[in-house]
Amino acid sequence: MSSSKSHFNNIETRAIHAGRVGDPSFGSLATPIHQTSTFIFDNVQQGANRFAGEEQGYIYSRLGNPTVRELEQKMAALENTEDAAAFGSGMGAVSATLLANLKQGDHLVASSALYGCSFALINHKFADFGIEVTFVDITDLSEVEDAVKENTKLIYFETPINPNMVCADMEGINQIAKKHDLLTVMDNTFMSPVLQQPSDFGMDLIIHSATKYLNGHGDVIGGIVCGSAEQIEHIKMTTQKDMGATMSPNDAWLICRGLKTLSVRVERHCDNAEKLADYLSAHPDIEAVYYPGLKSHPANHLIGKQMKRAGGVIAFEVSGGFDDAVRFMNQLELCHIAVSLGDAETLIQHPASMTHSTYTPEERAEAGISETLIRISVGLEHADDIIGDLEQALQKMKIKVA
Ligand code: 3LM
Repeated sequence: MSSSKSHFNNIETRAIHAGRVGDPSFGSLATPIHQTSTFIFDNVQQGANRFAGEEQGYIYSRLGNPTVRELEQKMAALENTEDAAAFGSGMGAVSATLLANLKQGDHLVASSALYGCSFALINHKFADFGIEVTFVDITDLSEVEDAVKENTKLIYFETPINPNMVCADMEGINQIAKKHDLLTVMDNTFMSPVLQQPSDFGMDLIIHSATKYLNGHGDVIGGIVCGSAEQIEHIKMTTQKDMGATMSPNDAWLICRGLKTLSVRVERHCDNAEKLADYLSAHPDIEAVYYPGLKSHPANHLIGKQMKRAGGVIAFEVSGGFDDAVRFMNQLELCHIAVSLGDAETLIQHPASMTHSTYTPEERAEAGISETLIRISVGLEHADDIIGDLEQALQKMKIKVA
């Protein structure tokens, strides 16, 4: 590899080459899967030195593993942060990141609309630890600032928000955070670093459910947080080490493989989603379409500012009521009814009864998540085939059997 890094600037290249740990023994192109729980010390002194942090080297795979390290280094390079820590799930990353930075008596400001389990963690579990929260409409910057109190430590949000595709203005949130000396923790799962790099907007800690676009093939559960070397060290040495939601080497290897095609996949997800959003918008049996790529979306101005394109997820509502939505979904033949997103397969789900069933109906109403909302993660199939499937299901939706 050349000593000059100038030709490693673009994200497409970094997704393939950055962070490589490699194989000094045999020179294999793909980094080996270091499927080991523990690492052998040459002698007692070496073991003691490693535990004391006086000597570099691996100890035990909950504390670090070379294959997992490749993923962490790659993600830090993609998110333009100093370092990253990988976890056994997205929720592992969310809980470890927040708990490493909050203690009894602290307060956080969080978006009222969040992925269902993130909301459940903050809304229910944190109260048991004496951590206080104010949920806000994250698009209303004055509401965000008004929620800041003496004991506020951080702001937590997603953009675009799962599941309703509402977007937050990172620049505005960063200004409030800097003014009040708060940490910003942003979940970038829906965009991936190909479409949005929150560190450019001052975000301190960037979380991903690696289960989604990063891996991209629906065969791994994983999570990652990217941030400063100091923050990542803090998380690794506290909530990761002692709570233990570590990523397995095999999963890290699969995600590294997935990342090599991330930019190609994400561009195709966007191409397909744009076509689908146009199709749905023009359809007489569709009540509403929520996709930031549409001119009608309130956050359309953020495209080109904080996000390159609008991504692969669309939220929409069919005309009629809940029964019509159910009839439509049950008629689909190509699209699978399943939670998760960012896979090659198009996945469709009903947030109120699935991903966001952790909210009460009142909490969903407060968060702007309607009971009839449908979320589709547009896959990599041919756009005409996905549209063809939706069309036949919408036609059948109208046939009501008495
Ligand atoms: C889902 N989401 O279908 P894991 N942050 C965001 C997410 O969307 C998710 C997580 C964190 C979905 C999962 S619902 C049972 C299936 C924005 C996950 C958590 O722990 O890797 O699932 O990530 O919306």
